[in-house]
Amino acid sequence: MPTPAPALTLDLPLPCIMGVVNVTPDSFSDGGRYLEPAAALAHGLRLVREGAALLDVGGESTRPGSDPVPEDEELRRVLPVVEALADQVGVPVSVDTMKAAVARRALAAGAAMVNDVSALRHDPAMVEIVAEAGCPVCLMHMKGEPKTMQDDPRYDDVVDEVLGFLEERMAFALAHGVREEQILVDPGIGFGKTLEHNLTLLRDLHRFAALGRPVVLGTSRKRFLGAILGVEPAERVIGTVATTVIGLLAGAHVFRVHDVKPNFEALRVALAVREGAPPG
Ligand code: HH2
Repeated sequence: MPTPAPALTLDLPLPCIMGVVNVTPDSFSDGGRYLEPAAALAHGLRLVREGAALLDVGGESTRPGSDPVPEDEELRRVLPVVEALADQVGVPVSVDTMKAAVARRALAAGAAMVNDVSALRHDPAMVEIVAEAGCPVCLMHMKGEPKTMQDDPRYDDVVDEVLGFLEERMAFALAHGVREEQILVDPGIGFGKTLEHNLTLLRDLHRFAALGRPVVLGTSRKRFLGAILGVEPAERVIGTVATTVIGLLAGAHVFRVHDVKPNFEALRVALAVREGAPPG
């Protein structure tokens, strides 16, 4: 029997793949490759051909140790790419930003969703932008700031703490006029977490279903996979695919990945096992 996903204010097939389009010079695994708008557009089109049902466009790296990007620079990177993709790809485009002005301009340029890794904490104006737009917003857990988040992060119980944080952020959003059907949640793999914290979150991912909202999982090519496998980011694709299957079976809904084709194929197979083969 198909498992129904929580309703969203955007017509998204859940579970689905969110393809990453990083318009940055310094992202940890693909920095500089898609900095030119034409390259980013071609990349986004390719990810959709490969099975992405959603694209996530970001102009600021949040890798451990990264510095913030000024607003005008982030806008310069992101806007032309959001506009071109929204016009041409035929799937919704999400903007990965912590800045309200970037979200506002990206929504006006055709973005349909906001992915805020600060969960509406970084910019006090963000919650209003999202509430007014009525668009989906991904609330992600991060301990600290990207610059210092990997400096000895500690938790009493990482799952309880991340769940409690997401509950609090959901309550904050609802209190400011965001509707429940707009909200997605994300445990924030790699954001202020040790290898053991990341593994515990993946092992207990099923507990996030209790929040009643679609769960986003971002493991793609991340450092914890490198710690297990001893390989560089570009070689962490198979490790990422393993986490996609684990995530699907634990009830996650949106898989944010750089390598769409292998993750989409793994997702389809895992889905067929979980729910039976699709007709035809
Ligand atoms: N991870 C990254 C960026 N945005 N958003 C959500 N919701 N969940 C994630 O896990 C997540 C995210 C980091 O990956 P990437 O964009 O490839 O790297 P960088 O921050 O260096 O650009």
